[in-house]
Amino acid sequence: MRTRQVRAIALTLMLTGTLLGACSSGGGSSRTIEVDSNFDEFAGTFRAFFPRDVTVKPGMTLKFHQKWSGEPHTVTMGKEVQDRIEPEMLPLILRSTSKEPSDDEQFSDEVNAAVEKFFGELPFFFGEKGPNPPVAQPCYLKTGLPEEGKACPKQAQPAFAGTESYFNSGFIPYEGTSGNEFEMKIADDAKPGTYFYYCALHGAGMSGQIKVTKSGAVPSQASLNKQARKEIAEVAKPLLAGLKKEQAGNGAIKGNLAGSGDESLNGVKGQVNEFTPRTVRAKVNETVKWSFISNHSISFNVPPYIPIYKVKSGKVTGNDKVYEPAGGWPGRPEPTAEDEGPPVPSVDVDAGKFDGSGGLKSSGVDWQTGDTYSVTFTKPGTYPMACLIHPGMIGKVVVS
Ligand SMILES: [Cu+2]
Repeated sequence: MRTRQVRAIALTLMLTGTLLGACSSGGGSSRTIEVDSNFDEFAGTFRAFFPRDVTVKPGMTLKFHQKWSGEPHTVTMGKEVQDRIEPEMLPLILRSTSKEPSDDEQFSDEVNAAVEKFFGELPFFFGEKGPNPPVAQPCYLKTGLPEEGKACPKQAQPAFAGTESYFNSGFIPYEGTSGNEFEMKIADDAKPGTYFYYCALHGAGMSGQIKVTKSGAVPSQASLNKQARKEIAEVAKPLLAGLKKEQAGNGAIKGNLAGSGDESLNGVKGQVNEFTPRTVRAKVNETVKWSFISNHSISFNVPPYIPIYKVKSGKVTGNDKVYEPAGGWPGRPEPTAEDEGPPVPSVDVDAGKFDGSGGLKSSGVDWQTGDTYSVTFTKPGTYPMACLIHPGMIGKVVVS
């Protein structure tokens, strides 16, 4: 039971699923928080806000600027959220920017109860009835929580007053590599206090606090940026170490990898999205095999990037082009009754021969660590490949 609950809090999104911008009156009246991140040395997803904590005055504007890694995020808060953050839980989820609670840790009954309450009572994207519209779409309520499966009424975004019962950005919309911004005006009469916010797709571990103060000091954007860089580096450090190990051939799984990481990275607020090696060399008619680490796709002849989820008039759907296997290639077979885990046994799937023609060829996105996918290249040439979930995850196969 404990493990389940803790796993719930860690919620490191094995299943990856999929977002407003404007200008404010300048002159220091706004602050920007980075959502997710880019890192020079690898493509990755950072499940955190940088910096995590921010102080603002009533009347200021907060901008949540998302660096696009392929995974969607929300900024979700409000009284109903605040009421479910028990004092026992707060230090646990906010204690560090790099580590979420791991499965190996023992927690008190109070902490477990607090976690259960949070995840049991608040809406999350992966709902009981599938993708949950009031999480993926903006939702601003004065009383109560949104109903599972039902989109909230469309309305203009109100300024945040601190009195709302539920205040949710919805998925920060994909607007390309820049843009991707959720802007939130702090009402002129906002109630001073400390407000917890989190991503309602990735869970309480991806969270932070907004302090609204009338008379206190408000750190400059420069100092926020400095703190953000520090926190990004904290998350990136163990991820990069893991990747380097894999690049040297010393990872937990040998051979070509689609994805990165091992159990030692459980709880780190991020993941590397890379093919290792980025360039695979093969002979004509040689079969190339990749091992998945968490969920990615192995795809060739990929079209221009499309995000994994679309949100349209009250409905959230996965983009089939991303989700489904394509071009006649096999996806992950449905587990049989006997296979029902956890853990579900891993599978080895062979896509057969490929000469580079025939449009998009894709494994689809339903994979888990340890599954393998093989392709036999029948013509010399360079075959660029990509993961359809994570736009930064690219590689190639050079066949001679
Ligand atoms: Cu990927």
